Amino acid sequence: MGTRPDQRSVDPAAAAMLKISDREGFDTAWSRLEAQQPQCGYGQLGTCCRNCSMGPCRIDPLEEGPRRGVCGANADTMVARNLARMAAAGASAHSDHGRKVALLLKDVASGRNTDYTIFNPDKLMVVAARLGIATEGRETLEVAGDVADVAIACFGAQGEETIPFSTSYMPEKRLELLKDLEGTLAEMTGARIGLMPRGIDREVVDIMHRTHFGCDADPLSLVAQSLRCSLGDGWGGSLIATECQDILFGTPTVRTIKANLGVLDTDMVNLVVHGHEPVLSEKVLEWARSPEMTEAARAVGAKGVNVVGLCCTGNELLMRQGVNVAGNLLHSELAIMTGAVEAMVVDVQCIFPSLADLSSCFHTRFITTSEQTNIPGALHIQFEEHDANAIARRIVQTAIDAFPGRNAAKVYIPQETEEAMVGFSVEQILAALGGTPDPLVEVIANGTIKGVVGIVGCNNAKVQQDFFHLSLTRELIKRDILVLGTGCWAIAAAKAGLMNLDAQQQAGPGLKAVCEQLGIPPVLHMGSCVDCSRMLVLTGALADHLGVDTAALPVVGSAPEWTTEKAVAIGSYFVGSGLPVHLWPVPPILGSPVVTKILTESAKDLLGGYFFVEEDPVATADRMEAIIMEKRVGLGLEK
Ligand code: XCC
Repeated sequence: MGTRPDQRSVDPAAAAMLKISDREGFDTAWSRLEAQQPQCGYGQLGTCCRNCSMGPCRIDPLEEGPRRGVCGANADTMVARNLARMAAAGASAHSDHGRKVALLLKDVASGRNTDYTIFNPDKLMVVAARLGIATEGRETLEVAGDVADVAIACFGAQGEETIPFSTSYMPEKRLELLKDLEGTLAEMTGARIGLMPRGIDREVVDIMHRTHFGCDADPLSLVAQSLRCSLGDGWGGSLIATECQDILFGTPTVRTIKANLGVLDTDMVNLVVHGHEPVLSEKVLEWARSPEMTEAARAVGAKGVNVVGLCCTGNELLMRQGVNVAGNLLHSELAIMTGAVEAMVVDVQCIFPSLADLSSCFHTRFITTSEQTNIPGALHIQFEEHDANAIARRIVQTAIDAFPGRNAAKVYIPQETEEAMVGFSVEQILAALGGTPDPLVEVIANGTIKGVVGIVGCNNAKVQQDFFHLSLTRELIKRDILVLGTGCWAIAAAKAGLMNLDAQQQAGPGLKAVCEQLGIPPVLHMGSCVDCSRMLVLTGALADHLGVDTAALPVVGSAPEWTTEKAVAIGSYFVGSGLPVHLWPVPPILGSPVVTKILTESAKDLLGGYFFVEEDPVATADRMEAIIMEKRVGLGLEK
């Protein structure tokens, strides 16, 4: 590799593993990125199109080549189409996840599935009431069936009406604004362009249709549909995933976990769960902790089975069950290189296919479980919800069976771990505040806290691992800005100790005082990627409480180190919900000045929310603080 381990990651545990990787010649995301250089400039600008067989076509940004593809599409059309397809893919991933949980809820309610139960009837009743479903004097399972029916219907709705999850959860003023925008956009374009999400699946299909050869060529309507589909993810698919998971597995409450590779235990059978959906990992955990499996582990010389998480499956388990997390996206290969992982069990999303090859260098069983994530070289154990107990038991047994094959000479576990206080669901944040948003509103109003930044973000081998996440977060809390968020950003913050009470010392005096009073860290873990819906709900609660639109709030979003198409959908639904959103690395839109202007300027006028790109974390914090101060002036909190 041309770069030193510590230039690839700021995490000392990662740097230690990368030294081993370099020595042994293992392939990693970093080495493969290096091998890919130079990457395609057209792809980076978004000006290539493969949507028909007259292509592929590309537009040279330096105006030295053709200005149009074979069909006549120009750079604006290409960039907008490509962006819309990214949002569609991202929304699909989250929403398909949500669909599966809604279907499981239905099966539990109808008695078809007895391997799961409704763990949290209180949340069920709250969700039902919000959706206008009668709860008084009704049986839990009956209400659960109705909630599941409404959720499932949101996916396949065929009409023009907005889905009920969106109308029931969106804050009042935002709902009005998005409805009114249809008229404004009609005046601007002459076309019927709506932003309120209809059926979740329909919005994805709409994008695939309109970006098909010979359909929509207008960058404005393409971007509008991209926002509408993303809003159907945030206020639909992802929200359904979060709410149904809370009903089935519990609403997160505050707990303390450990983060980083040091959570792997030499004396235990280490079983790493990776991916996104808690439906499988909750069961794996249950079986791993069972006396039967503990006994089986002892029989092969281990002290028990140690389940740890990676990425968003890790986030789901740490939020609800207090399970330790081994790391974020770029830790997935490093975890296997420790030589101490008996099984890595994956479901869907963010799983490098390289993990199969890498596992074959060790005794590690790399187990795929979803028909949507088949990886050559993996051991596939198909997961079926209706047979969850038997399959989870088999998976745990497979990990235990691998333990005697561990080669002690190949084991190296970096000892780094940090404690993190996690579990900040909206319900838990409100509980910490005494049941209402009033105290938070008050400390924001009197300037003790200037505002709030919500961060989601992946890891991206193009950015030194965790560098942007940590520098930006530290810079913000220093300025009395509360930071909360999800995904791989949250794991980065946990690994760096920013989610324990000592981190209060790194906060500015106002934020520090508030955190000390409430006994919370200045950086709050709100869950997995789909739990970005929790940030929407919290923002909506604040807006409704104050009687203002979300765009008026001193709240900013960010997706540093973003990688996946899901991040495009998330950023877009935050923008559609009125929030300014920072991105780094730059998304593939710069090949179109028109699309760039729509997303960074016109969106601001129409929606209040907009994207901005910034490469330097301190400059990003400067920009965020300036936005927050501007919003405070708008609310009359500053002169
Ligand atoms: Fe994937 Fe959700 Fe990104 Fe991490 S943060 S790399 S999407 S696991 Ni959502």
